[in-house]
Amino acid sequence: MKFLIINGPNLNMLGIREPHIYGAQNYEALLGVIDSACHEAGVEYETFQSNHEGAIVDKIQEAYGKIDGIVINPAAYTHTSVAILDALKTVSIPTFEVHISDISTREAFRQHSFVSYVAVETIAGLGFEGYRQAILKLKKHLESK
Ligand code: CA2
Repeated sequence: MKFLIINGPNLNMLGIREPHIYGAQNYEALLGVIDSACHEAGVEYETFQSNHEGAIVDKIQEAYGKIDGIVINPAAYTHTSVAILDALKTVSIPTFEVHISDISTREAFRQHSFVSYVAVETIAGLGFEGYRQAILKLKKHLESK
């Protein structure tokens, strides 16, 4: 079983500002959490981070027929990107959505997510732990099918 973990714009800069919202740990630390969760789940995985909407769409399309499950934090594209929603709909790969912060209690513009229309579940507000939970829940979800 192989998972694709996608992180959207600016998440590669984690740790340099807003530690009260996103924590003080950097992107490398997040990759460590993802690595350990995928080992715990016993799945192969690939990570992908991009600041470009089209690159994320391309990566989702490339996953078709190769990847069993997707965990995505689309970052700012969560709230704007019909293109990422359509790509996820097109490939029809089970997807869990993750947000480090609790987007439901932040600015009004962060409270709507296009990706949540296709996500099996959205996990928000648990910091990096949300990625671990998403990976483990995705594994269980795929096993139950
Ligand atoms: O809470 C999340 O995970 C978000 O997806 C993060 C996005 C934000 O636009 C979403 O509304 C919620 C922002 C990612 C920017 O990440 C940085 C955080 C601190 C320092 C640098 C980048």
